[in-house]
Amino acid sequence: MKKTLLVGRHGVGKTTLTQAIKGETIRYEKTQYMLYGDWLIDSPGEYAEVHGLGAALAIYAYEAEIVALLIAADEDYSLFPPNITCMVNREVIGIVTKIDKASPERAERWLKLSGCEKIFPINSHTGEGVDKLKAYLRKQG
Ligand SMILES: Nc1nc2c(ncn2[C@@H]2O[C@H](COP(=O)(O)OP(=O)(O)OP(=O)(O)O)[C@@H](O)[C@H]2O)c(=O)[nH]1
Ligand SMILES: [Mg+2]
Repeated sequence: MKKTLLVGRHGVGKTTLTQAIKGETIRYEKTQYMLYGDWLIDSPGEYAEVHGLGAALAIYAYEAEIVALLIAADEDYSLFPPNITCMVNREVIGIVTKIDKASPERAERWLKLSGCEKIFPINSHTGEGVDKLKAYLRKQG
């Protein structure tokens, strides 16, 4: 699998998505520090929310092959500025979480505005969309 860094605000569903991808039981566990698994790199939401902590994400982006920006479908605003993907010399994809809570279109528009070309709508509780994402992150050959 391609090494993938998950970035998004506190509670957007990064850790839950890692559990869904790995087929684990879904249970809430606050991420307190960078969690580096076999290929998924889970970050605490505060690193994306607090300016001074953002450098940590930049460093882990160097170690990743793909950076995934997450926005929940029921989010009130986007954390990511327009065209932010040009700051990253890795492929950046978008993931819309919690599609059971609201329609994903608005979050998809925000992610597109930020520069994400490929966007995956996901419900980590039911697993909807997870297989498509996993297939995309699988290395070819
Ligand atoms: N309804 C619904 N709830 C979800 C979904 N994904 C995550 N959640 C819930 O959202 C809450 C926060 O999820 P986390 O995965 O801990 O969020 P996080 O982005 O890892 O948060 P931090 O570790 O604080 O950065 C949990 O109660 C999850 O069960 C989803 O697809 N649908
Ligand atoms: Mg977490």
